Amino acid sequence: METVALPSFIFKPFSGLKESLSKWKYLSFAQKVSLGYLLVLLVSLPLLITTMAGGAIYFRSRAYSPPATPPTPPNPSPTPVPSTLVNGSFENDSDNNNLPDGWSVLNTGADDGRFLYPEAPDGTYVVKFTPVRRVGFKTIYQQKNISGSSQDVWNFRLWTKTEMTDPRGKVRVRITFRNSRNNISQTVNYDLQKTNIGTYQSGTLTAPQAYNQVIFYIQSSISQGEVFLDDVVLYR
Ligand SMILES: [Ca+2]
Ligand SMILES: [Ca+2]
Repeated sequence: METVALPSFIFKPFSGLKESLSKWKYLSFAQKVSLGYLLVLLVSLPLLITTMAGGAIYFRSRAYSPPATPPTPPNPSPTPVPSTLVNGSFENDSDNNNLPDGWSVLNTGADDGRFLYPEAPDGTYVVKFTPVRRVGFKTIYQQKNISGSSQDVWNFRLWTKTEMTDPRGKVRVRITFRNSRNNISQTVNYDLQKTNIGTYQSGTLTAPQAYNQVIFYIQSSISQGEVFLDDVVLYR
């Protein structure tokens, strides 16, 4: 078999090694064992470091797993406030005629009014308006003899829900500020959001004149699906 001579530069980098290996046979047994240990240590050290680092990352990743977020209650009850209105929860109906105590209605039918409703956020009853068939608003209201000045800010809050996602028509809150001395009335409206997820809504209405009577209305001209109201408060 013919041997092919390799160029000398191939062996050059290994010449030191070659020399060391040639000296191997002159080393004592103890020196050989020591060198062997050193070699084993050099090989195993990176493996040990890699394993420990991997373990640390594993335990770190376990320790840092994000905690489960508690679910937001779908219908958080707002802080109670003193209200000018009576029976804003619609729970009371002493004569059982579905017109809640303390309230009056306009333009409503037999199926409108106090209604047993499992989703009621305050008690077990709401006020329900069935769809409006003609032009106009179904209305529930309270009239109060309260005196005040122009620019008084009135706050309202109530829970509303429409049966449909975005039905035709409006749900609104309005206040008529009446001055019986000069018999002038001015009315301020606030259009509510229409939402088929039961929602608390709040807002303000500012008196445009001095008054000695306040009439607070909740009105619906929704012509598609029903409207539900509950937990109404009004305060100045
Ligand atoms: Ca209620
Ligand atoms: Ca009644």
